[in-house]
Amino acid sequence: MSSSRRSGFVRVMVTAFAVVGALGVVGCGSDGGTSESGASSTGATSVTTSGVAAASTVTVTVDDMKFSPAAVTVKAGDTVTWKFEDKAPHSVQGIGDAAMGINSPIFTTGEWSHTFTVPGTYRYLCPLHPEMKGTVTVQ
Ligand SMILES: [Cu+2]
Repeated sequence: MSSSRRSGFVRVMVTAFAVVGALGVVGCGSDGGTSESGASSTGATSVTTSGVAAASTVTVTVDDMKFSPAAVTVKAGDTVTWKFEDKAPHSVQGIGDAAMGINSPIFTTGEWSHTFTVPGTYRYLCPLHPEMKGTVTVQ
């Protein structure tokens, strides 16, 4: 009599573990895919400069409805920082496929940086004031 009670208890425990185990697997599976959202919102390719010595930063001031200097030349791996100091809001947006990664939010004050890793000529404008244009040449 007592032995049949015991075996019944064991069976319940085994069943309970099986259910918990199955739920655990389902839970893990449904969690797995949701961790990657929003990771690429900046669009900036975070390429770390490998081996190339002494990357530098060139500053372009955004003031008085223009980028100054409007044309800068940097080396591959260098960073261009735009400093927004105008009363009007501006942003920096690349022109054409080659400059697609250049896409800043709209700033009134503050700064925004982009690191150029591939040589070429990158044209950009302020989409709010399309007459504001600039060029970054990467050597
Ligand atoms: Cu502007």
